[in-house]
Amino acid sequence: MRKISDDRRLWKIVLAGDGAVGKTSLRKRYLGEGFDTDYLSTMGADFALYDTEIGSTQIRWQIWDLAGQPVFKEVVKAYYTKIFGGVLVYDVTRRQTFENAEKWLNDLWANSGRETKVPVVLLANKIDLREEGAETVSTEEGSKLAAKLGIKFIETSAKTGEGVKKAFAYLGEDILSYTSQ
Ligand code: G3D
Ligand code: MG
Repeated sequence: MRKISDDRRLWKIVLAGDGAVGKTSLRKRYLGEGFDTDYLSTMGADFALYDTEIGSTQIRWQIWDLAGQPVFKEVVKAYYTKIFGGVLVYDVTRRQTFENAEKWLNDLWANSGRETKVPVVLLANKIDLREEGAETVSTEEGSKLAAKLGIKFIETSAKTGEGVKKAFAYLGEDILSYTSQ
């Protein structure tokens, strides 16, 4: 019998964005129970493996997650190198995290070791906490930034689960076209 894993594509992706925006929570929400995490404690990063389908393509996500702010350039390089894509997150309740998003994206692209820009999806997280007000980042601001950066945009809540599956599906679709170019 043919083993399905023989055909699976392994896609390394990274979570990017300021501390406490919800990167780890989003990953856990998407993966649910029963995923494997390999801790690379010396690096301050770990990754989780998760098998799914994008359309009819069998893939295995290798989702990298940083424990904190990387101190060494080498860590940043190892984290980003040979990725197929990224999930870029900001917290709608903290404007500064939105303002830092572009810097995270540029770091990601610059360190990916790819000749062209890998697919990235921009996530406006914690929408369950959104209140009207100047401090809160609006939907329009988020989608404008995504359009400017040339990436997809989706609003999410790791708490309620809203948008989370869709975010990874969007990324998967973009990676599928990226890898078949
Ligand atoms: P990080 O991995 O980007 O650093 P975490 O962020 O996933 O550790 O999340 C930081 C805090 O924000 C956590 O709270 C987490 O529960 C909360 N959080 C993450 N996503 C959401 C969300 O969508 N809605 C709400 N309401 N909270 C969220 P604690 O209190 O555990 O530090
Ligand atoms: Mg985290």
